[in-house]
Order: sequence, then structure tokens, then C-alpha cells
Amino acid sequence: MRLPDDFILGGATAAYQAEGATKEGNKGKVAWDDYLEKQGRFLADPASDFYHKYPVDLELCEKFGVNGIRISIAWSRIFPNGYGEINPEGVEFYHRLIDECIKRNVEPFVTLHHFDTPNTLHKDDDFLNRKTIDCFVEFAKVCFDEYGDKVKYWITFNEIWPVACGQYITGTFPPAIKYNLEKAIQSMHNMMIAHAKVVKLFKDSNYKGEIGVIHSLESKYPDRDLDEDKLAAEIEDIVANKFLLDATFKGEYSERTMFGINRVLEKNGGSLNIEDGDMELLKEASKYNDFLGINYYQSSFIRAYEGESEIYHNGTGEKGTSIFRLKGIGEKRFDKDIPRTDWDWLIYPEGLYDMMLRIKNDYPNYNKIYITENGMGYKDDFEDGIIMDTPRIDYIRKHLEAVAQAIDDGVNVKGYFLWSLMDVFSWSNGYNKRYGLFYVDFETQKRYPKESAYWYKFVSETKEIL
Ligand code: BGP
Repeated sequence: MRLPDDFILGGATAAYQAEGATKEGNKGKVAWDDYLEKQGRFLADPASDFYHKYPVDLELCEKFGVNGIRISIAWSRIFPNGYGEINPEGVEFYHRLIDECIKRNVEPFVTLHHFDTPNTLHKDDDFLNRKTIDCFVEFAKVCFDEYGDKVKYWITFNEIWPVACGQYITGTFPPAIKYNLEKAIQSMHNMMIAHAKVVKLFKDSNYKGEIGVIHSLESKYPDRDLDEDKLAAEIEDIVANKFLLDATFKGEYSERTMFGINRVLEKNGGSLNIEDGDMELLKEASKYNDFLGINYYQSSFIRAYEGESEIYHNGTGEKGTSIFRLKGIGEKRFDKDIPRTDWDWLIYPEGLYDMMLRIKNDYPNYNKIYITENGMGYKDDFEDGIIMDTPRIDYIRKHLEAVAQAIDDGVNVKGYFLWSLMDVFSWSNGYNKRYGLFYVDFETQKRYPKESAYWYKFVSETKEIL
């Protein structure tokens, strides 16, 4: 199978997971700094020291045919307090980084929010507080003004559902609140309002380039051929996927979407506050998205579940330990006859194919899709600088085949970004869950191309999925 000639084969990073240097360059704090310190398992320093090592990583990109990169701009490097005074050192850093991408012929796709709200705003309730929306719009404007003539592709948010879920449902992201569906749903709506405002600003001000949003989209299937499981899978899909896709591309929440949301809120308590003007704003912005970014790692199989919420997050790679049951939604089944990673992520490329076709059918104004993250967390073996990561190659191959098939079937997919370019720090797993094409020795910060990097280079150069 082949990919189109102009297809981008990129690598993805995120500021907090790659840069390290959390206390350098007058960077302001993010909530993760204190949270991780208190947790005591691992820190975001040194991460991959991308703050200093980015020229090395971009040189590797050029050498290995990686012709696109996802980076994110740490909001708290630009505004250490989230708003107010701009930090020139932060502004300069991203000029240098973006210039280096361009010098190495690696197209930068720049995300404005990748899980790292500045601490001052986070302490004030993060996106549950509408003040954060205004500060985010201001931050976006500074980025467009500074980097607008160099950056062609902008992304407002990375993964609104996982951030809300981590913060308020699984409790694995600060402020570590568990099972609060009301807060999760409200913060998703508010982030969509922030997205819409930034998209509108971008288009109204005629900035050059394109803008979109990244959603993490897992397909949700009923575990058994039973009506109750079908309903559970549908409700889980509404909360994690449809609510956000409706807001993004329809600018309204369909009746069925609100049925699901209201049902979850009834069973868990709480309500959704939609302010005057919100729906008009979503409607207007829904016309302007230039692309959709899909992050896809796994799909889920859902069974009906009537009990209280109960989650155990497998953050160590001890296979078979995951539990995910949500009151008013359903239960994820992990013991399927489907391969899964040590972190219990089901490897199911069909789910990516189904999702792309669904976008084409249900949201025809999506324009184009980039697969902005996909990859396999794996405990790589390092033997004298050689890393034979065959399971990762197999994982990427199968997902690229799903992409090629979707393109054949009429979906407009223009690129794929492997998570991650080099090994980075993982939010709730630390440093042993590796994803990179390039192995990072976190002590010496030396990079080693894995077997997958040579394979990826071949695919990039020939567009043939071998
Ligand atoms: C996505 C995030 C990334 C990255 C990836 C892998 O949700 O956008 O930032 O972390 O997942 O997840 P993890 O590190 O939890 O394995």
C-alpha cells in the first residue's frame, strides 16, 4: 500500500513533555510542577532537554525523512503568570525553535495548549473559570503576531476530552479530582468556547495559514451484541467524541448528544451551563476550521454498568491492571481477544479507519484530517545502542495501512505524526513508557535511532508502507 506523494510523515512533541528546563528562561509554573513534585514518582526535568537539544532533534528529522513536527508553545514561557507581562526570553526561544524547523525543512504544526495551563490560572479553576478563556485568546494573539509569518499550521487545543477526563474523572492530572462528570463536561464546553474564540480571531484578523483543533478520537464499540451494551457504547461515545465533534463542526449539540449528556449529568448530579451567545459563537466558528487533528491510540469495548464509578489507572505498564467503570456510562473491557500494550491499550487499527470514515460521513465540512498522534508505548530494549522495536514498527504499519485505506475510500488525510519524535516524558507514566523513533538516554541526553526510525525513513522516502 502507498501513501500520496505530498503526504507529511512527521513526529510529535509537546512542550512540557520534551523541553525540560522547567525553571529556565523565566518560565512560569504550571500545575504539573507542584503536582509531580508532591507525587514523588518522576519530574518533567530533564525530559528530553529539547529546550537545549532541539537542533540535534531537528537534524535527526532531516536525516530520517521526518518532514513535519508537532511542537507546542508553553503558555507559561510567554506569559509566566498566564496573562499580563510578556517574557521576552520565552518569545525568543520559540523564534529560534521555529527557525530551526524551517532551516531543516521540517514543517512546524504548532499547538497552543497541550495540557499546560499556567499555574496562576489553573489554581483559579483552570478552564472552569471563564477568565481563563480570555487569557488564552490573548496568548493566542501574541503567538499569531510573533510567529504568524513563519508558522502555517496552528492548533488551538490538544485533546480536550483527555485533559478534562484526567483532571476531573480519572484524577491522574492536576487537580486530581475523581469522578466529577459535571466539571469534566463543563470544562470541555468552555474549552470549545475558547477554541471558537481563537478561530474567530484568527479568521477575522486575516492571519495567514490554517487553524484547527486536535481531538483524541477512540471508536467505542459495544462489548456484546446486546441493547444495553450498545447504549453504553453510545453514551461513552457522546461524552468523549460526539459532544466535541458536534461543537467543532456543527456548532450545536444535536438532540441525541444532549440526550447522552443529560443522562450522564442526571445520574452523576450536576448541570451544564451554556451562557448567552455561546451557541452562536460555536456556530460561527464551525465554518472556519481548516482541518481536524486526530490523535488515535486505541479503541474501547464497552459493557453496560450500573454501579458506582471505579477507575484504576495502569501507570506502570503492569498488564491487566486497568479498571474503568463510570456511573451512568459503562465499563471498558480490556480482556478482549485483541492485542494490547503493557498499559492495556487495545491495538485496533480498524477503529482508526472507522473513525475517519465517520468524520467524512457525519461532519463533511472537516476539510482535511491530519493524524496528529499515533504510536506505541513500549519498554524498549537497549543493547549497545541498538533498539529493535519490531512491535512498534508493526503497530505503525497497521495504522498507516488504515490511513491509506481511508484515503482510497475518499477521506482527505494529508499527514501522520508519530507520537513521539524522540522518547519524551509521559504525564502519568514517567520515563519507562517510550514512544520515540529516537531513543533518549535521559541521563546523558544522547539520542539513538531505533529500528523504527530506519523503517520510517524508508516509508517517508518511498511512500510505500512496507
Ligand atoms: C496523548 C497526549 C500526549 C501523549 C500521548 C501518550 O493523550 O496528547 O501528550 O502523552 O497521549 O500518552 P501516555 O503518555 O499517557 O502514554
